[in-house]
Amino acid sequence: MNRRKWLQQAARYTTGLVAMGFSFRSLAQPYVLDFNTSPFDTQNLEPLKPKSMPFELPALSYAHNALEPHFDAMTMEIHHSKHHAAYVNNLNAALNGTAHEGKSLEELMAIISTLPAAVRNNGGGHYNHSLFWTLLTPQASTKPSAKLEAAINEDFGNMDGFKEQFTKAAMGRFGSGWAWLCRTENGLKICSTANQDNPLMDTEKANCGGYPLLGLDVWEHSYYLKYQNRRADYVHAFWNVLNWEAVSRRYEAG
Ligand code: MN3
Repeated sequence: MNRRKWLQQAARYTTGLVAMGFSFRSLAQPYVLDFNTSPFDTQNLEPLKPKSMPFELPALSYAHNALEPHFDAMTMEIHHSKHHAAYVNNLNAALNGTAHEGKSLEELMAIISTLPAAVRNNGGGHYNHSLFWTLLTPQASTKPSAKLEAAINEDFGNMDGFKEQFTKAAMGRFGSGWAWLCRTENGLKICSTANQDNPLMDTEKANCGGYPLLGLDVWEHSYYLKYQNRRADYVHAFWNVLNWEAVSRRYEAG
């Protein structure tokens, strides 16, 4: 093939590729699948703009049955793969196309009073459950670090005093919600929130504000299959699967 023929052929290929929506500039951009601007849309030859990643359901680091007999396998499976997944999907749907798409969960919590209820409920649900799973472990008898234990002793007398007050917060929450241990400027604090609210939300500043170290889900969906109406038994069982090492890491990180 001579040079002239080669150039003609190359020009034909290039024209064909451009007609298919291909551009050399697009090679410099990471490929992002976006059904709104298909790469084969001949009307849109601009490089595709990467969209922010939607939120995703985090994987558990243990099997659904790993917390038996304290937390049963079926509850864990439904709680994670159905309840939590729904919060993630609904949160993404509520943020899709809004100015708040791409913000972190922490950023959303800090301005939650200005956002729609769907973001508050599902964003809180995603944050709370993502934290909750990391606080559970099949390894029995983990211990708080010396620093955290000293803080617990100072604020609650001793570990039994802490558990007693925390259980009271969990039992006292009427309907659905969470019990929390938070780090605040004035030391540790036990409190509870309704629904999927949490201590990072600007709405909780006066009530249950702080940095959440430990949260316990007291919605019936987290215990009803195994414990039915016996929330106290579920709270009692929680101490057997609580990962004090994870709580201690959160305490010492900040
Ligand atoms: Mn739940």
